[in-house]
Parts: sequence; C-alpha cells; structure tokens
Amino acid sequence: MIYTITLNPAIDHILFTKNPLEKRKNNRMYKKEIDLGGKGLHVSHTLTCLNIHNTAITFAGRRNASSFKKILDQKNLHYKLFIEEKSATRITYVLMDQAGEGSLMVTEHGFRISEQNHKKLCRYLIDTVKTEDTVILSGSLPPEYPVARWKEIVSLLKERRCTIACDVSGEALRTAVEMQVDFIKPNEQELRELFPAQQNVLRQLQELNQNVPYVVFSKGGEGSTALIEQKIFDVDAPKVKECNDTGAGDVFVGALFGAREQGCTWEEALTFAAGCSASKVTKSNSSAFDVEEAKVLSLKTNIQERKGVY
Ligand code: TA6
Repeated sequence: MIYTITLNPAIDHILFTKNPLEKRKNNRMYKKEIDLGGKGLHVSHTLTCLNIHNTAITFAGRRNASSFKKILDQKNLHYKLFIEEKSATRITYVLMDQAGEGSLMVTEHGFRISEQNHKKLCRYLIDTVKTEDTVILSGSLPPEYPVARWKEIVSLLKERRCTIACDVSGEALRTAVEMQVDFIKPNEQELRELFPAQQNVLRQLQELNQNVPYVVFSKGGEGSTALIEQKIFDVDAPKVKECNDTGAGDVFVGALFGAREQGCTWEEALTFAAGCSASKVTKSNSSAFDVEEAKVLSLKTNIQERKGVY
C-alpha cells in the first residue's frame, strides 16, 4: 500500500494569457482552470491514474473544504482528510502564456496546523502504516510548522519500518537526510542549500547517498541522475512541446513508485517516470498526463549507467 502525505495542500488556479507574460503590463487572462494542488496529492493522482491503490493523507481548511473535497472526488482520489477549523486551503496561482517557456507559480503560505490535528495525524499513521507500505511525503511545510513535528512524523514512520520517500526542501530535507529516510529527490537549488561549500554535484549526491539509499537528482527538462544500489544512472527527459511544467516532478515521483509497486526494476521505473513526467509537461493543467503517451515517450528515454564512478 502507498500513502502520500501533503502537509500543505493547495487548490491550483491556472490563469491563461494569450500574449507572453510581461512585467509592467496588464496581462489579460482569457481562461482559468481549477486543479488539484499540493505535491503529495499530485503523487496520489498519478498513482490513481496508474490504477495503483493509494491513500492521500492531507489537511483541509474548513472554509473552502467543500470545494477542495469536490476536486479530490473529481480526481477519484482515496483520501484521509483532517479538517482545520477557521482556515482555508491555500490557492496557488499558475500563470501560463502560449510561449511554451514554462509556467510561473505564485503560492500562498497555507494555514497553520493545530497541535490537535498533528496528534490525529500521528495516531492515524501509527494505527495504519505497516512495514510493507511506502509513505511519500511531498511539498512544503505549513507556516510556523515546528521542525520537531516533522521529526516526530518521520521517526514514527521509521519505527514502523516502512519505506519513506521525501520530496521536500530546506530544513525538512536536511532533517530527512539526517534521519536516513529511503528516498529523496533534490533539485539543483536544494543541493546548493544543503552544500553551500561543496560545488561538485556528484560529490554532493554521493554524500547524500551515504545516508539515503535512493537519491534522484532532478534536473527538470534535462532529466535526472539517480544513485541507486551502488550504481549511477543518467536518465534523459524525452523532448516534448512544453505547455505547463507545473507538477511534472510530482508525476515523476508518482510514476516511479507506481512502476516499482508493479514490479518494475529501478531502471524501468526511472524511464517510465521520465515518460510520464514529459507527458505531463505537454498538458495545460497541473496534474494531467496520458499513460499511453507516457509509454511511447518512455521508450524514447535514454538511460545510461556511469561505469567505474562508484
Ligand atoms: O508541484 C506542483 C504543486 O504541487 C502545485 O500544485 C502547487 O500548489 C505547489 O506545487 C505547492 O508547492 P509547495 O512547495 O508550496 O508545497
């Protein structure tokens, strides 16, 4: 069973302009779409599209809980929600023009999670998660969220001996590495924050790999480098016509673990994930991808093992 945890969910508002987005100008929008937001929820959506049984664990602000739930239901997600009274789930604005040069994301902070709801989440995890399960924690921490709470969640998952995957940044990522979770997916910026004095990316990744057995360095449109079981793989990103890159990393994570759950090797899973992520980039909203298109794209994905580096 796979669980995803999204501590800071969102509702994505995708705003489309015809002309290229420009500062010091009125960028008039001609269309708006509303989509699921929040990284773990996107991972759950990807798994659901791949017919992999999973539960999305998240929070919702009472004030707009019904519209949030409606989105989760429309996406056929199986979920466990903890409701925060007197709060509203944040809105993320994704600005898109037709230049095909990527989207611009503006996120709200989100709402604070009460101690009571944090305890409920911990209780739920203790009662539900089993050793054979995988738990994927993705996205930012809510505002004023004490690192001690993050540590409590990771350590109770470690006690369950389940597989722990973290697609997080900043302090949460640093802590996840220290606590020796099973999987991380840092990008260039996150590596720079972790290693301000070390310039060599391979050394950075190898150092992380001493604590974390599965490290995937995400390079966006340039693909990824994965350090897995004493091997290093360079995985290309198939070239596609870009529409909206928002959520591409989440689709990658969902497809990677989905493929592993279906018995694929890591190499097969990495190329499949690259195909799914590329398919996502061709779609206009922040969660959609096409499984059949992804399969074709993954066949075009080159994966190469670096020999003699480890
Ligand atoms: O990866 C895309 C996305 O999940 C958006 O749906 C969005 O709302 C945002 O990321 C949230 O990111 P954050 O890092 O703030 O949790």
